[in-house]
Amino acid sequence: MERLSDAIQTLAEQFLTGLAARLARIERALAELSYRPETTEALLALSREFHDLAGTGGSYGFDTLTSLSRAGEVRARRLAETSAPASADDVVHWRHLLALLLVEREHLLAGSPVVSSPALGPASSGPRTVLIVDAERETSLELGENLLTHGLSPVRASSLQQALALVSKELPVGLITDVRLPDGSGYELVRHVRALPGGRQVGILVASPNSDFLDKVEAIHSGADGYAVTPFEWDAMAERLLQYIERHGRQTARILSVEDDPDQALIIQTYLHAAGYQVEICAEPEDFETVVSAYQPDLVLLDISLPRLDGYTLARYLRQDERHATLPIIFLTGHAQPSVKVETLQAGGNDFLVKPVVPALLVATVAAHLERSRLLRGLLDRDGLTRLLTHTAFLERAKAAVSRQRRLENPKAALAMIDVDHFKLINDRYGHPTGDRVLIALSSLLRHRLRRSDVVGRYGGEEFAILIEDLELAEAERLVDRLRQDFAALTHTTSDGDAFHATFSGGVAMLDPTIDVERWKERADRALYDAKRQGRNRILPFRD
Ligand code: GH3
Ligand code: MG
Ligand code: MG
Ligand code: MG
Repeated sequence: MERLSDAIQTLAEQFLTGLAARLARIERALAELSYRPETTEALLALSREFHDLAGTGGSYGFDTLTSLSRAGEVRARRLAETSAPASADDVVHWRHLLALLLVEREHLLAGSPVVSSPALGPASSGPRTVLIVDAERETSLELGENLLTHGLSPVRASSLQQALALVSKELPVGLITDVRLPDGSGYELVRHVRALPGGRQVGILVASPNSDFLDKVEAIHSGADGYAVTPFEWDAMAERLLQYIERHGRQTARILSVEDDPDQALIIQTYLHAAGYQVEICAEPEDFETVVSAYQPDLVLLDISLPRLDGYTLARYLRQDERHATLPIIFLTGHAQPSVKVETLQAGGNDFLVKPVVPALLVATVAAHLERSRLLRGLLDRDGLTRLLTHTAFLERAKAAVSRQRRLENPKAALAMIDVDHFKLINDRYGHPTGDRVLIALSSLLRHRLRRSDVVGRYGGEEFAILIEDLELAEAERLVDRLRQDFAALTHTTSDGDAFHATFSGGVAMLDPTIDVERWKERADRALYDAKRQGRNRILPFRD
């Protein structure tokens, strides 16, 4: 017989699953009340929904949910009893409560095995399993506990065979593996996972208790996102793994909201947080420029009526800058006058929403514009043939990496320039389309054999640039040389069925704090030139 606690658990899960629909009904009642404050039906519906929510929530012990709903019910009932129309203040109050309820729902879902509805976007995903593979029981238990506090569900394996069996059943979102396993190597496991369907999405960290056992080049080449020497700070390790997982999955978009009204700001922030976005509020239009460059938003919400400067002015300022050409701008306006649409377009805005914002509409509008601009950016930043970063996009990332490195105590970054050998001959002999396929094969190899965090660009025709952080010169050289060997081993075929091989040469230069990106590139080029002169199919370092 099913145990009573199991039955309650099941009911509680059903309640949480249905919660989205209940909150959506509250939202609808509120929308109706803001248009027609005097309608008693909407007020009664609101009072009923809050009442039911408080009652049912209470019976499952969801205390926060119950007290929030109770507060909403009390205010709605009082108004209904006096037959007073709902004021703007009332509506704002309920919206706050609704926003908090949405957040509470996310908390409750995160703590239960219920797979949530997709309606709320990126924040609401199922349990996120992380596989820890380590022969040392103590280590993995400590690490596992820490992962739990980061919202991840650890699973443990103590051997390569056990790990292989687990990943064949279900792919985890993250993997932390020791380099040395009783029956094989961690690198082998990483290669295996990367080759599985969906395996490219897994966040992978290779760890070792001894830095001598850890081969950074091997770790990167096998497909790991990062490496660490244990006992590493568990917290830092979990944070890093989370970064890797998020980088692979949909990245949390950054949204900047310029809003002078703290109540509105709170509402926007709460809704967008609940939908899984990062939100920054800028209350002073004067700070706008500084906040934009520091926060680097993916989308901007602009209140139109602001003190001293209006939203349109801020939009025009943004659009003057080429870097913000594709940044989506959405206006928030208090009045839906016909002129708003025209003014939105004239100022370079993408859309506008009328306040008070309906949460579902806000989230849907933001999501649609983010998607569109992501697509656009992909087309602009990526080379059509290889899908690698274009020359310009590569330089932009390289500059960002340089300024990031400058802030580090121990800056470490290598730039490699590589160029296919005698490519003109390949074109002449086998035709341009075959040449193209060689370039595609090379770019695919670079993408798969390097970390996502490494910046790879097609610099020119058959010339590629790679920026690798966190490696010493000798390590970077060894890594690029591994790539060279991988590439040389590939067999290319022509449409006539002829088979041939191709090679590339490369030059590697380290970033030093005194030089800029242009000088850095010159150094790598000089090493590449030497590699060509010394007979090609080799990698040389730059040395003064
Ligand atoms: P080296 O070993 O000195 O680099 O000799 P190379 O022949 O590779 O160098 P060169 O610069 O003389 O020739 C590069 C050739 O690459 C010339 C150009 O037609 C070809 N190329 C540039 N872009 C593309 C492309 O997108 N597709 C194809 N198939 N060929 C391209
Ligand atoms: Mg305002
Ligand atoms: Mg060439
Ligand atoms: Mg060339």
